[in-house]
Amino acid sequence: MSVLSRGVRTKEVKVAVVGLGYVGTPVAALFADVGFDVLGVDINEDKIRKISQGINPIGGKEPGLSDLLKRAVGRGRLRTTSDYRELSDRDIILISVETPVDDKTKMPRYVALRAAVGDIGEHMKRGSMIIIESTIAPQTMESVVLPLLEARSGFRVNEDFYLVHCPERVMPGKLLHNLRNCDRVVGVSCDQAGECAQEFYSHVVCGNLDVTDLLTAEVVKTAENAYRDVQIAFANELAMVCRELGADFWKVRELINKSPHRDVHQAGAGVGGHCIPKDSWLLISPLKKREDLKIIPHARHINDFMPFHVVALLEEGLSEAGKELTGAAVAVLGYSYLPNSDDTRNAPSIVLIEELKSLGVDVRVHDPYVEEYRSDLENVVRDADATVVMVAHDDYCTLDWREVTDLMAGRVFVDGRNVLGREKALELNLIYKAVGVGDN
Ligand code: SAJ
Repeated sequence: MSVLSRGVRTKEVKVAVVGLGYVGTPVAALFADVGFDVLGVDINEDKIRKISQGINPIGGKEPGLSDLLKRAVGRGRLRTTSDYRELSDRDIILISVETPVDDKTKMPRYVALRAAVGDIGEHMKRGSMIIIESTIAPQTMESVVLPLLEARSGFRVNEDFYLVHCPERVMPGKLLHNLRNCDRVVGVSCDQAGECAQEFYSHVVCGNLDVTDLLTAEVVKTAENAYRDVQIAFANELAMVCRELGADFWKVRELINKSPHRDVHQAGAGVGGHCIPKDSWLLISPLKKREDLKIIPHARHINDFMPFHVVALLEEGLSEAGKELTGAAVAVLGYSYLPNSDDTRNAPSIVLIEELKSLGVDVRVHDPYVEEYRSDLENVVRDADATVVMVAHDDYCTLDWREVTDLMAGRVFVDGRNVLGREKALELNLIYKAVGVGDN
């Protein structure tokens, strides 16, 4: 009997979460914690082992996640496997695998999605509900997921299985908070699946569960992030306008945002992460003439340019100090893409460091959250000709910058995230170059 006709009572419904990353791990822990029997599936044996021991594989500050995971595993409600055959008794299967875009073509790369969906099709049982939580390009459910599931299972959608696209709305640092509190769009293959999905998610989500069709859900998710990307791009472009005019973007932004219905975002050293840099490209990828679009692609180009703008600021500062870029010793503070997180996916610092190294700069990197760069800050800054701040970690916002900059050989300070500010920089007698701040 299908899960739709039985209803979703925690004691009876068996759940699987395929893809145990920043989304899948907290999702699996949450559903297990409310009483579902949850099977976590991933191809990464190290991740599977850690979670099966109740160890949270995600670094950075994630309030509540480690305890939740330990409790769920301790109560025997969450176990893990890499064997897809174990999906054969699962009533509801959630998929949260990566859905990147190709660096060059900007088209979706569905290697992980196709592999997961194909293997699920092979083993899923009749009457199950398949939920895609990964962010996907519009038309993916109809043109990729549905045909693959039908082909590999021999089942028919809305007769032998049901399809849902419930895109995640998580953010590193607030994984559990967002999962519990954000409204969710629930795209469904039929009305009955909508009722069942709403009942299922209502066990863990206290936000609204807005049922709609599959295509609308795909467009909403990718467009909501494209919108944020455009908002950030406006801030970045305004920052460059302010810098050229000699105005202070941060003062301008503060005063603009006092005006009703204004929300100028924060200019900065670039836009990283697993969502914003790719979702605009996912949104427009199915279009026949996407090159005719202006705002969405151009916003991407502006935001991708920001690490190179930081290189230009550094070059300007070093030149004022009588130094060339080539051969200069530069301390880069912050490697992750977001403050207080260990997540380094598409981090602007990666682009910056690559560019600096190609220009012959002696680069030293520090980041309190990234294992590889968690070294002693003093050693990274000592004898540097310049310091570049790329991430506004709390650790940096509470530093005694006089102590830190006195360790440097030079006085050049490039502020990619408005961590120091011009007044403080002048007090410390620094050659201060910052996103959005003029020199005079
Ligand atoms: N950034 C700026 N200026 C801003 C805001 C962000 O430069 O004003 C940069 C950040 O430094 C970072 C990148 O953009 O490098 C992305 O930052 P983000 O705050 O958007 O964080 P994400 O990538 O984790 O965004 C996620 C998204 N959530 C989902 O896709 C489910 C996004 O839609 C949310 O708005 C965001 O979390 C959030 O604030 O919850």
